[in-house]
Amino acid sequence: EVPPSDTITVNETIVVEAGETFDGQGRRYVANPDTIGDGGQSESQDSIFKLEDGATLKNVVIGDPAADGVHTYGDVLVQNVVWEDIGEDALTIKDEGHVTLRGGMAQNGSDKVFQVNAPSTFEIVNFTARNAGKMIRQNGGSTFKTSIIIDGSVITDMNEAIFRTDSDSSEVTMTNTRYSDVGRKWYNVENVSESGN
Ligand code: DGU
Ligand code: CA
Ligand code: CA
Ligand code: CA
Repeated sequence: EVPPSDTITVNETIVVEAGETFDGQGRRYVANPDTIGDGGQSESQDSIFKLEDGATLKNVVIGDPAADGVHTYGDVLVQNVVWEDIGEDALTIKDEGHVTLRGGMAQNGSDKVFQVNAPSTFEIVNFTARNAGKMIRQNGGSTFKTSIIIDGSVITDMNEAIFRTDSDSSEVTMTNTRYSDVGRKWYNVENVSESGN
């Protein structure tokens, strides 16, 4: 039994290989600012976790400094992961896939919570996001399609939007979600479907 106060400093990105599961058992992981990143707005930081196709990351607390958080490559599940601080951003979809975020929380970022850099379905269920610039940003100027699904979540205090995109083909479906102080809510999103919010 590992107490949740247990903090591990990560010196080099932890790779969760294809089809593998990494269970943090509630431990806190922080970046070594000298090797991974200090969690500021520099774009040159590494991630703490890299998830390959079919990987699962669960029961992890990401503390400050969070650097570039979690990077995904393919179909992955991120379950019960709590970002005590968002770092440069919390999670980036780096390669095509279906990314499922189930449970957990992310707070305190100066810009984006989630960054979408590849065609994807991004399914966010029972998640809490608070205090950042925007919850989800599709990479500026990109025209691929991402389908965002948000269900049963709580979103508060986003300065700019819940989702911002420059792509006419991207879409969002939000259901059974509570939100307040989210700026424009949808920023350039052509296809929005909402119910029960
Ligand atoms: O186009 O690629 O902020 O992945 C500019 C850059 C920038 C990304 C993004 C990210 O959009 O670095 O964190
Ligand atoms: Ca960035
Ligand atoms: Ca980033
Ligand atoms: Ca704010």
